Amino acid sequence: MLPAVLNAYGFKEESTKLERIHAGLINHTWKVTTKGETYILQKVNDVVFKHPEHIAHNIKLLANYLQQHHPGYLFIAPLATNEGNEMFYLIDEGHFRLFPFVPYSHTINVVETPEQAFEASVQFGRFTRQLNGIATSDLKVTIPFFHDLSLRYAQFQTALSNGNPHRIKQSHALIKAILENDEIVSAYNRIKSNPQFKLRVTHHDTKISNVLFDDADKGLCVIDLDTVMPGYFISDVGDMMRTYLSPVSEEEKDFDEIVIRDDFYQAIVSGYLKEMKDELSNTEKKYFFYAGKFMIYMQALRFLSDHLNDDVYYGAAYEGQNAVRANNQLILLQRLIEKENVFANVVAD
Ligand code: GN1
Ligand code: MG
Repeated sequence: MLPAVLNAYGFKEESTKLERIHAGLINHTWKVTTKGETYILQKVNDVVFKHPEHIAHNIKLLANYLQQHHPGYLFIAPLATNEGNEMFYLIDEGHFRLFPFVPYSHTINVVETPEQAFEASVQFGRFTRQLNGIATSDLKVTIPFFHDLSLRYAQFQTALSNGNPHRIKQSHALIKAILENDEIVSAYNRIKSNPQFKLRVTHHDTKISNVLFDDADKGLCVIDLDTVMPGYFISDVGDMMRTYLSPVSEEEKDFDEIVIRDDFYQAIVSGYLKEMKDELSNTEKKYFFYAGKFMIYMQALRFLSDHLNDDVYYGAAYEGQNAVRANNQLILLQRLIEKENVFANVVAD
């Protein structure tokens, strides 16, 4: 299939180098080098994204809007095929797309300094702010109820009754920890009915590898726009907290390594507020700490539900991987909750 895809973009198989990039759990990604030029090739996971045309719709909408209102913003859209297919090259095997590689840019996989966290947070805040003139109802929903915590909780309850009975029994302690923290779901239900909370153009996947940096380690723009949909700011801020606060990722098995780095929390808050302070209501500003709990808890729920459902969504490279990930996220949640008093005044300051 890949030779056909390369051909569609005018590349010759014999003079093209393909390297698989193992980043992300959902799409497949390759680095393509041909005639001294570099590109990024992706195959969209159409089990997860059931309507790739919705992604295309959103990207065109954002591209047009930015071109009109923020022409200086670096917006990376897929390249057209030689036959002029915009956004995707579609064959039986699926939807493929090719992105230009931005010269002098790089991504990182681990947040090592508060400056990196700050830069990333500025970028995600700027993304939402610059798109504040788009009516969120004009965006297509690429994954329905993606960050709807009530739905995720309901899916978890379904997994508890219909999932693998052996795994349910084994996961007793993790299930208990989820149930003990269910006030995070109640708080979310109150947010949904609170008019002070606004739906905005939200990225929904704010891990550090979705930010492009320049050679001086300044943020350039955000990438991976498949989950851009209407959402609450707690999704983007919360996923930064989930993935930047601890020096180790959701894959870490040595839970002693999971710690909360205070200065990274400050960096996320000040980077985001730099762009969004005039957009967020005073009520919303009280929910920065909650944002971290919200996203960490949701990810624990998603990993544990998937473990109970025999890894149908995320897959597993080893037996029990999704249980380890869920356990990791529950420890992270605990460590964050322990810091509530320390972080109480960060936003006000
Ligand atoms: C998935 O594929 P990736 O890594 O960009 C998931 C995110 C999770 C993340 C956890 C569409 O993102 O929501 O936070 O895994 N994306 C989808 O690693 O489910
Ligand atoms: Mg992603």
